[in-house]
Amino acid sequence: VPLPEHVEVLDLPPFTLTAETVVEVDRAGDEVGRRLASRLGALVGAGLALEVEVSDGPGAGVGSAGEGRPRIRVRVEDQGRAGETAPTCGAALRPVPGAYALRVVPGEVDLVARERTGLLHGLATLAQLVQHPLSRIAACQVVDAPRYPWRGLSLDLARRFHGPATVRTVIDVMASLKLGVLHLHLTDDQGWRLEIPSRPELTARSGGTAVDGGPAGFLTVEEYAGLVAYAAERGVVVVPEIDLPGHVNAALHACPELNPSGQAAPPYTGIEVGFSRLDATLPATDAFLVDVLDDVAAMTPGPWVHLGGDEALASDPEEYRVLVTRAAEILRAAGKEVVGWQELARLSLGPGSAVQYWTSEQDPGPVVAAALAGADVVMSPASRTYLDLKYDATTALGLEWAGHVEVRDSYDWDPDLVLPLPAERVRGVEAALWSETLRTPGDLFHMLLPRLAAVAEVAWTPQHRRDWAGFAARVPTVAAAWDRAGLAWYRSPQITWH
Ligand code: TNX
Repeated sequence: VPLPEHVEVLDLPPFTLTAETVVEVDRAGDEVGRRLASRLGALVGAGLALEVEVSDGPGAGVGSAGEGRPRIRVRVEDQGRAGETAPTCGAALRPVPGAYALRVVPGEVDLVARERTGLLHGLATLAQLVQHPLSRIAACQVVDAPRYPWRGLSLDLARRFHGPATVRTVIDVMASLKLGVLHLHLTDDQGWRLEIPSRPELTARSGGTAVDGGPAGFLTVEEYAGLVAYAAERGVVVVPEIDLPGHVNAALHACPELNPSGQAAPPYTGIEVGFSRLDATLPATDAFLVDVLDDVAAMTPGPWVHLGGDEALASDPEEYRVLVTRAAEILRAAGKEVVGWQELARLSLGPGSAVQYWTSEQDPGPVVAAALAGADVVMSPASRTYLDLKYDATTALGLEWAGHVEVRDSYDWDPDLVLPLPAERVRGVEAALWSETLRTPGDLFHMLLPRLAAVAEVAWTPQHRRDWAGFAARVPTVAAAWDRAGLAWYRSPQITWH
């Protein structure tokens, strides 16, 4: 999971992973090769890292030490060569980012991609193919590439704070499901979760508040940089969200000058939405936008910053337009592309920008119009991808505003058919985990898994390859890995678990 685009099972004995296995990498694949050696080594013996041998290119390394030992070759090859030398199973390696090809035969595994992300995807596939406890990998050929470039998860750290250790575990799960975008919802009415060097008061005053008193907290500049780096090593790009011009009570609480009265707003620990707003007539508002967005852009190596823009029910349309236009201008001057919730489609931000569709309760017209004007759309329909919604009426945690979302609801839909859009404007799919009701890591993973696996397959696998029965038969193997990682997940009655 997610099901590869092409898989052929070969009529040969399996590859057996042993402590003797040599991982052979070329220079370009060096770092992924090392990751692979320690990941696969851990599967054959706790803490074991397999021997890594760096070769200088195709053919080098043949006849080197370790001949006769099981061998895993990891190679990065450019466009033309990768097309020629990759294992084929009758299919070509498609020229899209993240594609890879994998061949497993007795004594030898061959992994090829054009870039590092592709190798990481191959590693994720390989790790799932290992059969426990015998460390066998069935002989097969896989040629694989993602359906959409944007396969994401939005994590709400603002309502309740979940710290770096939990976020790293989420990143590990994402990487294993070939999800490449971690959208962090860092600011809201209830708390401000990212230290802003030019505005230390934001976290000093609003880092310690949260829904119903907690858990609260915030990421320091160093912690955020650490998460961004941890994610990047695993092929995941972090997209920070600074939600505006609504959902800003934490800022109004921390910065008195953002209030017309000049008095700090009281902290807010409830779960209502739509009551707070930035005031476009205050000069302090523009200074705030510049300081915060410049700092966030500087702290973020990825190409995108998310501006929120949702549920700004207290802003009139003109004020909304002025503030969001200004915020987008600041981000673009800082070299970032803008992403926003679907309400942002009321502004025409044009090519390069993306709007995130989330609810059918609003007129989809502006989203369609924005797409026709060149913006991309990321699909997060709440009834499919909001993983904070209850599975069914018996789920203790979660909200119900868009109904219940069982695993099959997260699986059985086609992102290209949600709205009447040109298919090439659908950039991808993103799940969302809001944290109004989620306090602990256990709460979080109970809601996330197995639904995140369903959304990951929607985002990766071609529509014609997908069917619920196939997914339901494959997902228990992945759940066994969640068990080995000690993650609490929901045993949905829709699936027959081992
Ligand atoms: C809607 S989605 C929201 C969030 C809530 C979520 C709860 C969106 C853009 N706004 O503020 O946390 O529903 O499911």
